[in-house]
Amino acid sequence: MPADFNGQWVMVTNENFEDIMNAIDIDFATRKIARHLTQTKVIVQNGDKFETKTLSTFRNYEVNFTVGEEFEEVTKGLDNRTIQRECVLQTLVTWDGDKLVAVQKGEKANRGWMQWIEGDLLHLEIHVEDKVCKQVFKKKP
Ligand code: ECB
Repeated sequence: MPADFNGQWVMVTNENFEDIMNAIDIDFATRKIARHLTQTKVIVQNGDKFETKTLSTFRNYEVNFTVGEEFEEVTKGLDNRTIQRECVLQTLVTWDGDKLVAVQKGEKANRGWMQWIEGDLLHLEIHVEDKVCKQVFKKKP
């Protein structure tokens, strides 16, 4: 049985988010708004199949995947990049024990994330190049 990520998770901390936004060339005006957002993660999981939504008052981002199946992830709308190819990633999510590990191949080196549960907390580490953002979410009762 894989770990169970189902639920709604509300952000409690968001460390170094600015670094990640800078690393993927998010403009100043967008960063200024985005750094104050309380994000909510909505996850529907059926075994290895995931439907995920990251919601905020400013922008939402949806990505669906099956663990072990590489897919084309288009972050346009999230990254809001001007050149289409810059936001196309080849993404593969795998299990590392009970942790989900995503490798996102694209324009930026060493891009990906790792996500796991500890009690009623969801931990998410997002990395790009040498930057790491650490987010923690608390499960909605
Ligand atoms: C969608 C809420 C945040 C909106 C921020 C708006 C602009 C900033 C642009 C880019 C910021 C860089 C990364 C976004 C960080 C979080 C979004 C989702 C990260 C993700 O892929 O989470 C996975 C694992 O939880 C979804 O399956």
